[in-house]
Amino acid sequence: MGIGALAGLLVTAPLVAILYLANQLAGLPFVPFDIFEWLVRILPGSLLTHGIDMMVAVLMFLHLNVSDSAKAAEEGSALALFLICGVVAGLAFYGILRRRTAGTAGYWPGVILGLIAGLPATAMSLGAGQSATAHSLVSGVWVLCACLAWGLFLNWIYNRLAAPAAQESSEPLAVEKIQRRRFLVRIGEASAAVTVAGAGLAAVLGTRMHRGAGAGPPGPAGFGAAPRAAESAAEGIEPAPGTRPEVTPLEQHYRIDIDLMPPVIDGASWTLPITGLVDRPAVLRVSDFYNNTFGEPVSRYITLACISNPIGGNLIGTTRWTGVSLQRILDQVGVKSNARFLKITARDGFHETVALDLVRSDPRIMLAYMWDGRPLEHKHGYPLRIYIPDLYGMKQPKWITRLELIENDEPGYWVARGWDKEARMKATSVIDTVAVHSLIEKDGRKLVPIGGIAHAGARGISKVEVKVDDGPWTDAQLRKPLSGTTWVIWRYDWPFQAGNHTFSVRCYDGSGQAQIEAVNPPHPSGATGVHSVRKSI
Ligand SMILES: Nc1nc2c(c(=O)[nH]1)N[C@H]1C(S)=C(S)[C@@H](COP(=O)(O)O)O[C@H]1N2
Ligand SMILES: [Mo]
Repeated sequence: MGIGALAGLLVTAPLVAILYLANQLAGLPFVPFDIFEWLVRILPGSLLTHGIDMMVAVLMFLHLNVSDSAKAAEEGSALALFLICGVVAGLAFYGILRRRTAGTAGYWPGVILGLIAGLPATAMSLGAGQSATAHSLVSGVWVLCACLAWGLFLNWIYNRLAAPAAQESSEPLAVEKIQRRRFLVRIGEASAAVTVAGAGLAAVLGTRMHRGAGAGPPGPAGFGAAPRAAESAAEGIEPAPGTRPEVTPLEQHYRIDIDLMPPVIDGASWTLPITGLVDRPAVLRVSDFYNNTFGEPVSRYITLACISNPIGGNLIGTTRWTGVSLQRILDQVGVKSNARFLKITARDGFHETVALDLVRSDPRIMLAYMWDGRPLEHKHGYPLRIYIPDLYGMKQPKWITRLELIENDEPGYWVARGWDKEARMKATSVIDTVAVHSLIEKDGRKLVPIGGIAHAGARGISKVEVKVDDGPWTDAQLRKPLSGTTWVIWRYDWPFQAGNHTFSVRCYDGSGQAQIEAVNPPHPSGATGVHSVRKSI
C-alpha cells in the first residue's frame, strides 16, 4: 500500500513541474491552481470563511505580512492539495490493481486512471481556471495528454514492481527485493531531477519573459498623465517615526480576490457592454476612458480595505484612484424608469449588485482605470474597477466586463456566501509605532512618539484617543487627511515612563460615532475591537 502512495507522489511531483514549465513558456493551464480556484468557487461560503480566517490568523501568528503572504499561502495549499490527490490516486490505483489482478493487466488501467483524473481536470481548467492564456482547445488537449501520461507512468511503475512476483521469478526472493528497491530509488531520482529541473527552468525563463513587461499593462499610446487629486495634500502634524506611509506604495498594496492568478485582460480587445434596462445600450472600450469620452476624469485619494482584515491587519491601503463618475456613464445610456439595480460582472466570475438610488446619491462612485496615475495593474483590476465609498472591497469588483441594469436585487458573490449585505466599513484604528528610539524632549520632559492610522470609510475621523495601561483615554493629534475618503494619520507624544506597558487606541468617525470596542471577528461584517500593543521600555 505504501508503495502506491509513494509512486503517486513520485509521478505527481514532476507532473506539477512540467505543467508549471508549460504554463510559464506557453501559457498552458497550470492545473493545480485551476483545481483550487474551481474548489474555491463551489465550496460553501462558511467553509471558505473559516479557511480564510484560519489562514490570516496563522500568518499573523507567524508575524508574516498578511498582504504579502496570503497569496503565497493559497498557492502552497493549492500545490499541497494537488500532491495529496496524486498520492491518494496512487494508493487507490495500486490497491485496486493488486486486488483485481494477479500480475499485470497491461496499460488499460493507466489509461482509465488518466481519463478519470484528466477529464475533470480539463473541465476545471477550462471552466474555472485562469492560469492559461493559450487557446482553449490546445489547453484542453494538453491537460488531457498530461494526465494520460501521468496515469501510464503510474501503471508502468506498478507493472515493473508487480511483474517479477507474478512471473514465477527464477531469482531468489532477497535478490528480487533488492532489485525492486533499486528500481524505486532510480524512479525517485528521476522524479526529483525532473521536478527540480522543470521548476527551476520555469522560474528562470518565466521571470525573464515577464521582466520588462513590468508589473502593469501598458496604457493606450500617448495617454496623458492623470490629473492631480483635487483635494489638498495632507498637512499638519508630522507622523510619528515608524508610522506607515500615508500613500501605500503600489507594490505594498494588499491584493485580495478569488483568483490564484489574476485575470490578464487584453485592453485592446476588451469591451464593456452596458445592457439591460437602458434606452441606448452601449459598448465601451478602453479608449473611451483614456480619451475622456465622458469628460474630464476625477482623481481622488482612497483607502480600500478588505472585510477580512483583522484588527491591526495589513489588508488596507491608500492610493490615488482616477476614473469617471458612474452617474455620467449611466446618463449617457439613459436608465429606464423601472431599473433599480446595476449588476456588475467581472472576468473571474465575481459579481456585485449596486442600488441605483445609491449611485444617484453619490457622484463619487466611479469606474476607475488608473491607480497612482498609471493604468491599473493586472492584479488590481486592469482595465476597469469600481469604487463605492464607505464599503469594503468585497462590494467593488475589479476586471469589470459587463454592466447590466436590472429591476430586482441579486446578492453579490460574497453576499451569497454569507457575508454582510451592506459591508459598510467599520471604524478602526491601529497603532503602527511606539517610537522608543525616537524620544523627543519638550519642556524638560521626555516624550515617546506613538502613531498610526484611523479609518472609518468615507465618514472621516473626528477624534482618536490613546490609553496607556489603565490610564485615561487621552486625545491624539490628527493629521489633515489626503481626502475625505482616506485614513487619518494620528500621533500622540507620550510622557516616557520605563516599564512594561500596554498601549491602546480607539477612534470616532466624522459624525462622532465611537468605533465598536466589542471584539468581533471579520466574518460576517468586518472586525471590531480595540488595537493594543505591549511594549517593554
Ligand atoms: N473581480 C473581482 N473583483 C474583486 C474581488 C474578486 O475576487 N474578483 N475581490 C474583492 C475584494 S474581497 C477586495 S478586498 C478588493 C481588493 O482589491 P485589491 O486586490 O486591488 O486590493 O477587490 C474586490 N474586487
Ligand atoms: Mo476583501
